[in-house]
Amino acid sequence: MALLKILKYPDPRLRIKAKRVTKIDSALRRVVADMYETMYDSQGVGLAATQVDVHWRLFTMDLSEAHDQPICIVNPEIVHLEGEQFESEGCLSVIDAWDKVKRAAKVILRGMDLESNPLEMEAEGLMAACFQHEIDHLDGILFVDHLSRLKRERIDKKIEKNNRQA
Ligand code: GNR
Ligand code: NI
Repeated sequence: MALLKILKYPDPRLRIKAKRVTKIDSALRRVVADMYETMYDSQGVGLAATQVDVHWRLFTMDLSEAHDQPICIVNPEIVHLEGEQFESEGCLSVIDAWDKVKRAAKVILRGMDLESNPLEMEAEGLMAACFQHEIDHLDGILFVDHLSRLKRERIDKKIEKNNRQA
């Protein structure tokens, strides 16, 4: 296994729209194992393939404290959205920025697991927000895209400043 490099905003590769997975082979399984390791190492609750410069539609997630509830969804699709929530989000690709994002409160997600078995999951709260956040990544969308222009400009300025100093 290996730690993967997480792309950082404003890297243009975060804007690539991921392609549907058509074949789950050993190379893809290795990427997923490395994504879990990278996600746990960086204390994230989710990681989309796009963030590690792999442009296939899949993400990993684990919302448990003990890191013992790994979830990997291949070709995820939201088939039902309900209600509204407005909670703080962060992103491993957007350093030091947390802000509230409007999301559906409840979603039903369909996709498949690594054995190509179809699956359907119903989620609320943080898990529902994460599902929407990860699917956004696969479409080249970042949570900062959902913020007001003012908030977005503040984040952009801060990141530009940090990059200049680095
Ligand atoms: O670690 C993460 N926390 C988080 C908190 C609220 C809503 C979404 C997330 S996902 C984020 C990890 C990440 O960047 N996934 O793409
Ligand atoms: Ni993210």
